[in-house]
Amino acid sequence: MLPMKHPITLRFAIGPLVAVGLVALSACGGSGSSTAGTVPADADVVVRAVDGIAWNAKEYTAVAGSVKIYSVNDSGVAHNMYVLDGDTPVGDFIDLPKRGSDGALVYDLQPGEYRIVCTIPGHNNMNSTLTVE
Ligand SMILES: [Cu+2]
Repeated sequence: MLPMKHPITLRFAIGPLVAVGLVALSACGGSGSSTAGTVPADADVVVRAVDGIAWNAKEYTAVAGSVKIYSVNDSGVAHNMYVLDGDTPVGDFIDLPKRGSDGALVYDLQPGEYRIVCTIPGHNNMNSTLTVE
């Protein structure tokens, strides 16, 4: 049986020291604008679904080649994240069914203009530009 294709996610083994560090970090973080997800250190583009059925930016940029996109759901509504070249999906999508859902995928992108969209009906506002240079 062939291995299933999964979104590439970075998971960190949380040892006691790391756990203590995280507690310390969150204690220092104060209240307010906490966001879900752990952004991989090597992510080239971070795409957040935010309240109001929107991405956190209308325009994203990346350098051509291997582009690691990390996406996370920071809202209370289900989303997904597709990279489109014209109307054609590029590679796989990242499913963001609930707050905190996240994933990362590496896309091989040539220079050009792509779109970052969510295909859920009514989410047409989630249509941002990814410019690859
Ligand atoms: Cu959506």
